[in-house]
Amino acid sequence: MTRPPLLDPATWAGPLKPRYALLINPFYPKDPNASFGKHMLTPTLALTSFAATTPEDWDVRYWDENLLDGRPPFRPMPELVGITVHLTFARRAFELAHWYRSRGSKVILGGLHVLSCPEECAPHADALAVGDGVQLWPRILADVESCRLKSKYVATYENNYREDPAPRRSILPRQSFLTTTSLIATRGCHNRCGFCYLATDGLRMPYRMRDPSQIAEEFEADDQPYGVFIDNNLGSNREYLGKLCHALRPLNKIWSAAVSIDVTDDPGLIRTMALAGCTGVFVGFESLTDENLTDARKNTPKTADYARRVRMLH
Ligand code: B12
Ligand code: SF4
Repeated sequence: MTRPPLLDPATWAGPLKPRYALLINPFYPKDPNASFGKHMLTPTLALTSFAATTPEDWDVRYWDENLLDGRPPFRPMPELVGITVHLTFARRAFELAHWYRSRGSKVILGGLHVLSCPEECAPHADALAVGDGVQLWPRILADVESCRLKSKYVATYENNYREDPAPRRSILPRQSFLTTTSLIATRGCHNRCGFCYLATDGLRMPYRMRDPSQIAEEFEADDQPYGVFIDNNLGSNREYLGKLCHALRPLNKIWSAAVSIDVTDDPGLIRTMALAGCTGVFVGFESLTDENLTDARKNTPKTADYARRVRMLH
């Protein structure tokens, strides 16, 4: 759990299979009592979100090294490899990129670390996807097909989020996760806490919402009893959260989400959430000292009121 699977430099790889894209979530070291369990709770949407834009004449396969089923596949060899990169697993992402590139695949790197440190990632990729993969992936595939791949593709997050297709969850290994229904309804957050990646200099992440009916349809379609919202803060716009709850309630499913503790300003909303199937919230208190919170630019109620607010959630 602490070492990635071996990428044997001597391994022979066959010819490339055209129009076959392999998407990889690279390995990061696990604490058996913490991150391994969390990883298998629910899949990231980093790869499935843009996989949904893959044209029909391309094969797409998903490989998450953190499910501990070994190294990513290479027979047949993919024409294209897409790897998501976070700081915590950047080194592994670069090793994978090197292994596939030296055997002829084109490698595209994308994700948060590519967005924040493109210069560091560039030498390891044939092309960088900086920003929203949903807009970039079809352009990249079209350029690969016409042998005109550029070294860098850039997309902002200023588009209409309602027009994104639903993530392609069918490529996930369904038995490997507690639930495959990771959901995302909103982008961004109205706060800008000093420690949050949303406060990174130069990052523009406008607050965007999908239609509550789109989320309810996705939840229903994935046919799982439990869903996990991976929004940064599902409570950022309370009016929207109320509307979302109304759309979710008829599904008779349960779900959990990250919210900031100020959602408890509105006890009626907490009741609406519970009636819509919310069984758990994930709240970052960060500190029990008001001074520290002010210092971290966290917009939050006073800590002396935390216990009352948590009781309300219970
Ligand atoms: C789910 C999740 C987890 C899960 C992962 C589960 C799993 N099975 O993978 C668990 C619980 C394990 C986890 C753990 C941690 N996480 Co986490 N996690 C998330 C969360 C909530 C969702 C990720 C996601 O699906 N995002 C939605 C997708 C669509 O967005 P995206 O990844 O940016 O992808 C888009 C683009 O970047 C691009 N793209 C991405 N990859 C690629 C690749 C290619 C080829 C292309 C073309 C495009 C592309 O296209 C996508 C669509 O636009 C995010 C918060 C968030 N809402 O993003 C935090 C987040 C990523 N985690 C964070 C952190 C800090 C951690 C931990 C370090 C926490 C800790 N202290 O232990 C650990 C570290 C794990 C690790 N080693 O990486 C931070 C990262 C901050 C940063 N600057 O890097 C985030 C942003 C939360 C936050 N608000 O601070 N996490
Ligand atoms: S409330 Fe959460 S998501 Fe919003 S800026 Fe603060 S830490 Fe980031």
